[in-house]
Amino acid sequence: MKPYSVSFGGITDKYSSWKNSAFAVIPFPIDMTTTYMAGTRNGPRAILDASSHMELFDEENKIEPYRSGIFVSTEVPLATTGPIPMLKQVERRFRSVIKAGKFPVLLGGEHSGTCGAVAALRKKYGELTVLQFDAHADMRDSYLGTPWNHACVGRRIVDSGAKLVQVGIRSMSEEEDRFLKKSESVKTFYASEVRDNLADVTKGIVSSLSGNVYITFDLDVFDPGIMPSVGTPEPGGMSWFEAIDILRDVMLSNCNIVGFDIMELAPIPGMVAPDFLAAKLCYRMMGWVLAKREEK
Ligand SMILES: [Mn+2]
Repeated sequence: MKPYSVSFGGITDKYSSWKNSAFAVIPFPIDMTTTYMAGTRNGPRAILDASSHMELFDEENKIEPYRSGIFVSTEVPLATTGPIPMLKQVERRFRSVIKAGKFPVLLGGEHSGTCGAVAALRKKYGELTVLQFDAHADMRDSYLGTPWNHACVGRRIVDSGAKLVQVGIRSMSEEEDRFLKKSESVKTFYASEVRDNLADVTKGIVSSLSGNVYITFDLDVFDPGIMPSVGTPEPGGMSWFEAIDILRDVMLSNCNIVGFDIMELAPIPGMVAPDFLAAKLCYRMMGWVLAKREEK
């Protein structure tokens, strides 16, 4: 795979070559169907830029994750013929990364990119559970004329045959509410439950997960106070520590984390804190992947 011109964390070639890297980051700078505020095409680059200003010591895990190597591939190119070729491109890249024994990370870009990742992981592992952090249920069968709209990601994941666990949800249509009530392959933890009892929600999530788990992060799961840089902000979102507390227990649980993504960053010019949050979240998650390997 070809390297991108910008590295993660501003690290040098020594730690970012394909050969020496435990992690492979795939930038998906696409916003085909963003419905409200556009700009997620600038998300991956903003995360990479912010990451070069980050401390490379992970103070929670007491390690320097970059030393295990973080490769960044060239961006997934925009296809003018619709979403399918771009999702196929994500799928192909995930397959190469998995085949090389590396840990895949997708940066977006609109949330539909996740469907390409899930397709590759389903083919590789068969059984798969997706943990979705999101303000929106994303359970629409189709939206604005396409089944590949970002508002349909959860539904496409269910269609792919993966199990779905959602957390932070606080916005949906009546159709989606009905679908969730009858669906047996989706477990939803609402934002109000996170607020009322974080410990129980965390336990509930961990016990809903088993086997191979992919984590997808729509950044709008965070409160717009700390994450205004999203296409469809919703009040009442998670704090940094709520997300971190849930993630810690998930990442260090017995399930096999097979990849993750951080999606839907639509950077606001001059406002760097949200970009930095996304970069730090990504790096912290890499830290847990390594911390768990060391435990074994
Ligand atoms: Mn969302």
